[in-house]
Parts: sequence; C-alpha cells; structure tokens
Amino acid sequence: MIDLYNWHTSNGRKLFIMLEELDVPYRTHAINIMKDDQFTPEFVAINPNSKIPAMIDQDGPDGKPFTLFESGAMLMYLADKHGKFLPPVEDVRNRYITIQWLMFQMGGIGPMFGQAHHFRRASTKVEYGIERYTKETRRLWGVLDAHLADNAYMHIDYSIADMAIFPWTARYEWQGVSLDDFPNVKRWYRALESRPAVAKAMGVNLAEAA
Ligand SMILES: N[C@@H](CCC(=O)N[C@@H](CS)C(=O)NCC(=O)O)C(=O)O
Repeated sequence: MIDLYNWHTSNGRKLFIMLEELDVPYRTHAINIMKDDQFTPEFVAINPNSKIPAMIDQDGPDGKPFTLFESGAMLMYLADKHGKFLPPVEDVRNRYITIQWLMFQMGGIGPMFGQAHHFRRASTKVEYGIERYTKETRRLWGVLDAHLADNAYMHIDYSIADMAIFPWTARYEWQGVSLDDFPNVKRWYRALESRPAVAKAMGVNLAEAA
C-alpha cells in the first residue's frame, strides 16, 4: 500500500496519474499547502523540504516502509518497482533518454512554468517577472513542439516523462499560451487527456474532498 501525501497541483497530479495508470492501491493524505500543512512536524518528518508530493511505500524494497519525496524520484521508483513506463536498466540508451526528458520537466518546465504562474497571477504585477517567465515558458513550449513533431510521445512510448510534463501543459491558459500555436504539443495533449487515468488524475480536487 502506498500512502501518498499530496495536493492537486501540477507536481501533485503527476503522482495521481502514475498511480492511476499502474492501478495499484494507494491512500491519499491531503496536505493543504494553502493552509501550511506542509510545515507541520508530521509532514516535515516525511519531507524535510516541506513540498508535496511525498509518499511512504509500506511495502518498500527491503520489505520495510520506504519514504520518498521529489516527484521525479517518486515516478522513477514506482516505474522500476512495477516495470512500467520507464525502460529497464539493461536498455541504457532508451532509459536515459526517457530520464533526460523527465529531468527537462523537473529542472526546466516545472520551475519556469511555476514562476510564470506566480508572476502572471500575482495581485501585485511585476512586469519584469511576467515578461521573463512568460518568455521562457513560451520558449520551452517551442522545445516541446519541435520534439513532438517527430515523436508521438516524449520518448518512444508513453512514459513517466509524459506524465510529468502533461499537468504543467494543462495550465496553458495561466501561461498565456494557446494550444493552437503549438500543433504538435496539441496532438500529444489530446492523446494524453483522453487516457482514463489522466482524466481521473486531472479531476482530483482534495479541497472538495475534505
Ligand atoms: N521539485 C519538487 C517540487 C515540489 C513543489 O514545488 N511542490 C509545491 C506544489 S506544486 C509545494 O509543495 N508548494 C508548497 C510551498 O512551496 O510551500 C517536486 O517535483 O516534487
């Protein structure tokens, strides 16, 4: 059983997508980051960095509970545990190309789109921040569009790289982006949003559930 500590944000939705795709049992513990639940001593004991998502796999690798945070690490762990959505260690080239695109999300899309959301939606308008992060976000959309012109998914088949990127692209309106400007991302986006696991994960609202 997986205990998932989460909230319905783009980073949080990656884990809902993965667990729904794997169709494994999990319990969600709502960490309301609007109410500072991430700073409670109970949660800090799970993630000392006070960010969602985090999890405890009660059936860890050594048969003991295994605690993990950072969404990219969590996706890789679950992929390896279940032998799905990430090429195996023997397939070195394809494994690392998939991890490369996962890291492109973790180091590029997540931080940059996140800053674009912050500055574009803040009540205090800071033009420098809005311009800097809107421009970088649009550049990253261009990288995705060029890559997806020749690839159905981020690398060969649907993988944890696609799962990590999708929830961030789903906030295109917050970023001032139109899907029509990026036709290859749009095709990929439509394919992903039609997956039942993705649709279910994107519909999670833990505030309503509370
Ligand atoms: N690199 C981390 C980023 C996690 C992250 O930034 N989570 C946000 C929500 S999307 C959060 O917990 N924010 C609460 C806060 O900053 O206090 C990951 O991918 O897991």
